[in-house]
Amino acid sequence: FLHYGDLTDTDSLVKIINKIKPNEIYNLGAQSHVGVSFDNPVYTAEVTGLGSLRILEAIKFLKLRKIKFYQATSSELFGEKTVTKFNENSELNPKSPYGVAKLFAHHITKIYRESYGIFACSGILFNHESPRRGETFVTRKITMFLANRILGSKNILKLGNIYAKRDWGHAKDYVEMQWKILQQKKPDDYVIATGQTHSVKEFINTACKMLNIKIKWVGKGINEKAYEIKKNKKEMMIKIDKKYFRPLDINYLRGNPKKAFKKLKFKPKYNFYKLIKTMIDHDLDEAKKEKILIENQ
Ligand code: G4F
Repeated sequence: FLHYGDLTDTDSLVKIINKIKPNEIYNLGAQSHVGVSFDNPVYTAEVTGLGSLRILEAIKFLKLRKIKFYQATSSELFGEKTVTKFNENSELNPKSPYGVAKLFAHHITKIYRESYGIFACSGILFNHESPRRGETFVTRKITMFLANRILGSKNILKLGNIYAKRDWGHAKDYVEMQWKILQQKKPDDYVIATGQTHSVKEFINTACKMLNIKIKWVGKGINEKAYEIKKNKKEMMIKIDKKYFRPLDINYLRGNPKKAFKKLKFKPKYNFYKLIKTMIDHDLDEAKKEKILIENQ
């Protein structure tokens, strides 16, 4: 049942929690776009950071200490490449207003666990993608673009930092772990990741290969472009646009999910290739449906 509430409105949270008296709360609410957080830092802090505190305060105020609380945090807590694989004890150096807001949520969850005995856990999730991913996140932006390209679109894809490396997993695998985190005997924090890392450019190249699109990269930096090679002709397909660069970006993220492997029996069903395949298959179907709709108009 959908109840109306707002992470910026303490009163609404207290009322809903008091009415429902839930067994478990999963706080997945956020302004979750890292790039957007540079344009809307105050709003991001309010929702992504303080929103979590408002829920924890409601649990404490209502004395509903049996509620288990899951806080979605993020690999954006890390930042500086201090190690090759980040785990639960790695140094935290966020590089965006979003990352700082999540850092607050992460620490406040731990503080409420240790101070008030609330079963509160933080899941430090690395990038989790799926066909449901929002269209402004880079993986979906790419798979939707390529699907439309296969069906004849001549649009050009504009991207920012294609050398950023991310540890990309499937949201389905990760959501199951969110639930498992709350089924443990003791509340704790966990890194959820695949342990592998790939750049945005590798994501594009892999997706093109799956779709039999022959791609050739030319140039460097802001002048780098990708062409599609078709019957010895080249057609521009991707270019770099400074609009999509962030004032500060994390260039390297790779998680160490050892603790989750051991304690949560985490066994991801999707790897990088299966993830991309699932997204492409879905977006091809969507693009075909859209094309039929337009043609029938
Ligand atoms: O897809 P992204 O926007 O995801 P990002 O910033 O890694 O954040 C996602 O994962 C986090 C977990 O690690 C979550 F906490 C967060 O809420 C979100 O779900 O960007 C990935 C990389 C970045 O380095 C970005 O600069 O791709 C680079 N990029 C290059 N061109 C682009 C683009 N990102 C976007 N969104 N759009 C581009 O055109």
